[in-house]
Amino acid sequence: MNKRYSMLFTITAVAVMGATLFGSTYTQTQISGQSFDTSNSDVDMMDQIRQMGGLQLVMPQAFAETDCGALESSGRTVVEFNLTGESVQLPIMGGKTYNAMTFSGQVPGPTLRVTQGDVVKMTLSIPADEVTGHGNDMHASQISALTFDSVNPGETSQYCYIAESAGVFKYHCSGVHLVGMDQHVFSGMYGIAIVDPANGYKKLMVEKTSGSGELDRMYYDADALEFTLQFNQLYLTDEGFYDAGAMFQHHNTATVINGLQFGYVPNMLHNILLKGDADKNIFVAQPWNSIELKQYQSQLLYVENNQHVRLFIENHGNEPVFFHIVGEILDRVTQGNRVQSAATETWLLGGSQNMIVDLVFDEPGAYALVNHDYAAIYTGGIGLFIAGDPFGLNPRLVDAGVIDAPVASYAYALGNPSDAVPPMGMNSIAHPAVNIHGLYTDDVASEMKDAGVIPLWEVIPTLPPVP
Ligand SMILES: [Cu+2]
Repeated sequence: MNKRYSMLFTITAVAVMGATLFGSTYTQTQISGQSFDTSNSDVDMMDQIRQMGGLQLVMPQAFAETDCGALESSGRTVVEFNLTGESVQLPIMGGKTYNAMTFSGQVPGPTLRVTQGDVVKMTLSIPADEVTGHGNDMHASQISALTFDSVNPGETSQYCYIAESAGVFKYHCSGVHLVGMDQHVFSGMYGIAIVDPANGYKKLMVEKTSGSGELDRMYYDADALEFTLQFNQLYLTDEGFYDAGAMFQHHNTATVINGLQFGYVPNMLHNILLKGDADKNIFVAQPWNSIELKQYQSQLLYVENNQHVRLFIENHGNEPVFFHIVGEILDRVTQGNRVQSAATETWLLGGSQNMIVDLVFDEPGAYALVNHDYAAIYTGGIGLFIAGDPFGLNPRLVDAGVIDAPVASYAYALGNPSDAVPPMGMNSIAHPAVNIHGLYTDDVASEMKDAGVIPLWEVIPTLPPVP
């Protein structure tokens, strides 16, 4: 299938899908049957549906249970989630940029965090100078898809829903009346909502054996150090445009975690700390390895040993994710609010599927998190957790005045990357420090700096050299 034909197929397929589901004005001419006259309340509804050849979902807004007024006065906690839809240029590996589409100038979009039973009040605003309309389908909601209809440039739209089920749920742009949904999502318009269980998270049990071979159960408090890891692919032409033909053939051009290929690998600071030379790479692939890259330079994920760690993981992509941590075992896998597995090596996530992984890193070391599909690993689907002080840096960091006393993880000295740190929830351990890292526009990075998040690219040059 050549590229041009594929593109045509995309548009046709999505238009037909849009017509079937929504009967929008764009597709009205392609379907038979009359529209549903809601002003005539005397007409038998089933008769109306029969006459128009089936339920076309051309229903008025009144049918959608998204009345913010009623839900806002329901006595539940109301959490506002304000997003913009913006097309911007963002970097990709190799020094190029691509035509990104974003929620609020970042990929992934901001993480929403609520408690089960809260009302979410979602507002999507599209700036007047934006090139296209956008929508937002939040999988945490249980409301008619009609509600996600697109918002035009210069307009704002809103809906409310009760987050009834606990777990991780993606949200994503629904295109312009569904047209171009794939392009908008693969260009960056995706994110997650974390819905904490109403009664909080469970303690973590990890089985160990004693020297005599007896089982010993270790229990960890529900509070955990938390990270978000969102997998996706890019399908791009050499010029950085979305390539629908490549998408249809599942020929991705990159595998990304939180928007970046190889975003959680060492950078030049780590080279200096471990090799004494900014240019001596310590990992096989360090594409984001310069202080000038600012928020785009790679950062590592730091945890303590014997600490309860919780990962919120979503697969936004078209390819499966075989989630594995090299050298560790996933102590517990939860989907929705139900435990699916414990003490397992790898867990499979299909498209738009998620899980919560709870685990404890037993020994100091570097642990690679991967999509254990070799094509995904080699195209960017890998990052590193550093547990404890495996490189013996504590004395040197103290000598250099970076820290006052030895620390349980390098997060105390360097902070964890902001794009992997979710908002605090009911069982969150606060990160010792957070640094600005991620696929953010400069405006977003500047706002984060003003809010007190550490810009490492300003701090690192002031550090005294390590002998
Ligand atoms: Cu969009």
